[in-house]
Amino acid sequence: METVDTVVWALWAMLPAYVPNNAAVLAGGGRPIDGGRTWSGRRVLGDGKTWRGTLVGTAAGTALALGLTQVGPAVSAALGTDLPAFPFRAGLGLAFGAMLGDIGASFLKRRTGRERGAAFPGLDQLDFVVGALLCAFVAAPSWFTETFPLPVLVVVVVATPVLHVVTNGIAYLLGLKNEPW
Ligand code: CTP
Ligand code: K
Ligand code: MG
Repeated sequence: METVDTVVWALWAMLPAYVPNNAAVLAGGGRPIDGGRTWSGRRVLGDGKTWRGTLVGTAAGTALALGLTQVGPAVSAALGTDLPAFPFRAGLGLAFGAMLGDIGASFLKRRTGRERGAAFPGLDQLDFVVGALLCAFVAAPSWFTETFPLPVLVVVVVATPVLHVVTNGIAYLLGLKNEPW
């Protein structure tokens, strides 16, 4: 595959993992997952991880995967490049995994004394990628190995932090997020 085709493929394949955290920002609120509980004097996860945000984020990413699968052939023909389709399990794995990775990062932030909203460079940009890829692998192993060969994984790990910084910066400027990370 040409480099540009690999990049387009990789970004398309990751779209269902990019959308959940942003949807959670818009939908968040309500009961925190940890129910306010603490561990060693700190919140287990904090008020930034809610049931509603997690559910809406997962649903948004899964729905997007189904939509991308519908329009994929037409977009693929228009661009003249191959694009992956998403079996239901793959879309759900990517979307739920993205939320799970972000929740895991909040757990680590609280354990290292960081308050809600504090930055954790590196972790903030890659938590959801690791979660999404692991869950997609567990949910749809053969789809995963076909969709994410090594060159695609490399593009994902390099391009995602860049996209993350840009989208969160925009969300911050629009007043949707309290911090630009
Ligand atoms: N959000 C949510 N549920 C999630 C993830 C995010 O409701 N599972 C919403 C919350 O309103 C959260 C906002 O999206 O405040 C921004 O998400 P994020 O930056 O991940 O959370 P923070 O509030 O910064 O908290 P943390 O320090 O734990 O990351
Ligand atoms: K986060
Ligand atoms: Mg934050």
